[in-house]
Amino acid sequence: MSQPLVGIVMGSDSDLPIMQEAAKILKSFNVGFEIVVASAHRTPYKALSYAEKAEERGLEVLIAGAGAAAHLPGVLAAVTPLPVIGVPINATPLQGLDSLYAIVQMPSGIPVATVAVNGAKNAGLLAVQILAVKYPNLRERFKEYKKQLAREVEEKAEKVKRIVIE
Ligand code: RP5
Repeated sequence: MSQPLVGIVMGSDSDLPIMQEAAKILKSFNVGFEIVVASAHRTPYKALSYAEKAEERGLEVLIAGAGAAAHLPGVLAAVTPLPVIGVPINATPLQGLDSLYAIVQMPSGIPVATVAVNGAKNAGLLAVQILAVKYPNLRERFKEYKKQLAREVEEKAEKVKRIVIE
């Protein structure tokens, strides 16, 4: 795989089962990525330093997943010009609502593109789409991906038709 263009950051190793869905998507599009555990609360200086150096290290998009009072995506976005995609993780009795609100309700001026609770797959896809603005080969692959999705829906429609008729 090529030089990492996407940094996947998560607040804890307990986020990995969800966040690896983003990694799978990036792998399938042959986009280089790296995975880092850095907590906005437990290792704030590590998280800040990672985000501060991300641009000069050649990263182009950050994906950040965290549960509970999830400050991680916003903290990263505070110190990098790179686009940050936030993944709210269902990690507490509030089932991800806490994290969703913390990530999606970023105050004006510092956006974080927020996907659904546990929506790491979409975070991976959005990262590919952002990169596709610059890399035409990724744009073509993404178009093909969407065509494949449409083909799958048609196959399902045919299947349902057969079931109803039989
Ligand atoms: C957050 O707290 C992490 O992102 C994780 O979702 C949650 C629980 O972390 P652990 O107690 O499993 O380390 O900071």
